[in-house]
Amino acid sequence: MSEVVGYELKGRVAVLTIDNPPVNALGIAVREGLVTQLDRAVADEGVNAIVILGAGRTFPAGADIREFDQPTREPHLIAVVDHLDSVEKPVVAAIHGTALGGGLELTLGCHFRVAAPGARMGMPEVNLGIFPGAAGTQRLPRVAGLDHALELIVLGKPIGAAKAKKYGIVDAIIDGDLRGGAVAFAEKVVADGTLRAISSEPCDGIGLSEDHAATIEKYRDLANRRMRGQDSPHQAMDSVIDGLTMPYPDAVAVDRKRFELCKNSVQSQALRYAFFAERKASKIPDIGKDVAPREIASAGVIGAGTMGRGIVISLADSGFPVTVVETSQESVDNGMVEIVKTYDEMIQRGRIDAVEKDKRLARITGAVGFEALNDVDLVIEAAFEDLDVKKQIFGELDSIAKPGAILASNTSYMDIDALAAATSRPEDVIGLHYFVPANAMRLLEVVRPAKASPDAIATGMSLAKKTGKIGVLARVCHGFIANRSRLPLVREATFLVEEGASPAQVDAVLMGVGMPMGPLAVSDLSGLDVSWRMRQSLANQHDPEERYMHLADRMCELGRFGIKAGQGWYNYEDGGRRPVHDPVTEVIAMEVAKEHGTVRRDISDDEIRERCLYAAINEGAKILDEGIAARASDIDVMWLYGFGFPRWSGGIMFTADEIGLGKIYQRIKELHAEHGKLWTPSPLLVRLAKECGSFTR
Ligand code: 3H9
Repeated sequence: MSEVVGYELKGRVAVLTIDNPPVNALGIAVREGLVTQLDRAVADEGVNAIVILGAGRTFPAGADIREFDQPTREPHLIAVVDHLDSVEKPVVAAIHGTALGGGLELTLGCHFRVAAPGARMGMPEVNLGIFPGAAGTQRLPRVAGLDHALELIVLGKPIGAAKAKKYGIVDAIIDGDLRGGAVAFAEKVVADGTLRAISSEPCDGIGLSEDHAATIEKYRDLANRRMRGQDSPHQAMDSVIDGLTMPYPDAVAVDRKRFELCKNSVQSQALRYAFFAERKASKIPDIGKDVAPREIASAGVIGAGTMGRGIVISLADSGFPVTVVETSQESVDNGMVEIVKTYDEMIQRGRIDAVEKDKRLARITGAVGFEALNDVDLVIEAAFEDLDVKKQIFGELDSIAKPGAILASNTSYMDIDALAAATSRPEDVIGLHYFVPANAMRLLEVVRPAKASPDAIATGMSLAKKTGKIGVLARVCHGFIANRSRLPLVREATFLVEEGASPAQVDAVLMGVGMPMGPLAVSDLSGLDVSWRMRQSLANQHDPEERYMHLADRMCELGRFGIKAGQGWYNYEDGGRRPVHDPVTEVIAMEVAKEHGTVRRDISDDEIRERCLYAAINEGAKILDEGIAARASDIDVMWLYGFGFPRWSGGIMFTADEIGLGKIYQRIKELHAEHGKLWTPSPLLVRLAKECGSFTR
């Protein structure tokens, strides 16, 4: 008897319980167990109905993704699903937690579905670069109608039980005891003689009407906009179309071949890698589960500028009472006005209602002076990027904050060890680097100064989770992981403009690799003066052997700060935000090139792609080698969540492995010879290239 699928009789109903923690994934043992126990129930004359449910916290959350890298073993999930609907006795799926992907497909093989009120159902396979491969593309449209089915299959977002009931996916919602309720439901089905609903029928397809074609067009358009460059939503739709036009067994046969192709595609491998990478990021090699995070019941934020306000909103949105401190009442008031504006925008977009706005605002208090922070558990400093200012703030906080409070800096590149040294409690000091806008961006770079205690770091990681963010840990160095690895890409982008490329060409090439915006348009958006100030603050550390970003400086000297100035790399007419080609940029680039002896020439798209990506990859390798990042996948998670690098590419380190480290090293050697010291190859890259190794595998 199978251990992972339990068998129990409740009167004349056989209850099959899937018990495969943590999420009851439908791995080989579960599939075998289901078939065994199903056959047992079929053969048992004392049984007249069957209930299938999940033990623990959820109904199966899908196929076991880890098995996708191994040869598939029989019985395939689709065989289990087909077997289910051929059973003559009524089978009821009882759903709690999350019935996702193969989990939901399993329920579609059942004749009835009941759910707990809090259950969620969905087909998130597209997010893994595949599509529902156990006939979900055929069965869900038959159960829920084409539009609703495509909503789940193409957009990949789960829905709640109430909506699932409305869509016809769920027959009944059961309050209270789900197991008892499902057994009672099954008994009633038997007593009433309710016909079993078989979701593979009608067998000869349901037809592709004009309405259907229009619905498919709508979802093709949505997929193109929301998942630009990603194949799986389109593969899913092709599969759904087959299901509409072919008899079920034929459509399923085509489906299987398409599924295998999709599963073996680089996009799917990258997306599966990203799935596990983001979960791995929360695990710190030397900080075990036994290190408990400190309790955070209240927080304070220093600074009500753009960054500070975003952090305040992020904390208040997640239920934390938060005090925001400024140097004058006027600054506090201005900050509060902007916070209210953000909430009003959320109402306009339908994300919250007025009651929710009031609840969140009630959690926020404005104050002048650090004394207001004497009783909070966490202080996040979001002041101007000036090391002396920040050191002074940390010194003052040291004398005001209560013992055990976490003192965090939101700096995006500064030496947090120096801030920790400005206090008498360096073990409590960490970095919490948010990304703009802090209330919306999902990445939180948690920075670990040398003396930070393990529980202070655990608190930072736990805060990320509690505020709906992906926390990734970095050690201290200039720019930590995220900004340090991105800077070389921006640097090369500006050098390429100096050498003859147009900003539009550079940006188009990088959008061609899937980035949502080109790096120069992003600089215009965030303000060229931000990195200019940083370069100025580091002027005394500049290595004269390294090429310098003269053109970027010149743009700032001319007041071309980007969108806010109406001009930067591009021109922005009449206060607009749409980048327009500006011939003046070329004139400036020619002048700077002449002054510094840069030869201008035609630059190929290939050169742009290689220089921008390889510069970032080389820096990523150095970050990994120096132990600033614990693993290559942590760098990738930063790029996916911090810079919108396409998830289907896996990130820069995964991309590097796909290209081949030998090839990248060869090209970097050439670029080193041509452009000098900034292209010094990372020792780790050199070693791995020689060993035919990789960063991520
Ligand atoms: C599919 O079904 C294909 C079929 O159509 C066709 C087949 C032929 N497999 O996220 P968490 C692990 S494709 C293996 O931290 P939460 C996860 O790695 C699948 N492992 O918990 C983690 O492990 P660890 C379609 C899985 O509460 C642990 O479980 N389904 C799987 O925040 C806890 O996960 C999906 O895409 C899996 N399917 O969220 C759903 N799922 O502890 C994917 C999770 O070692 N899963 N693990 O780090 C999820 O979205 C979330 O895990 C879930 C729980 C919402 C369920």
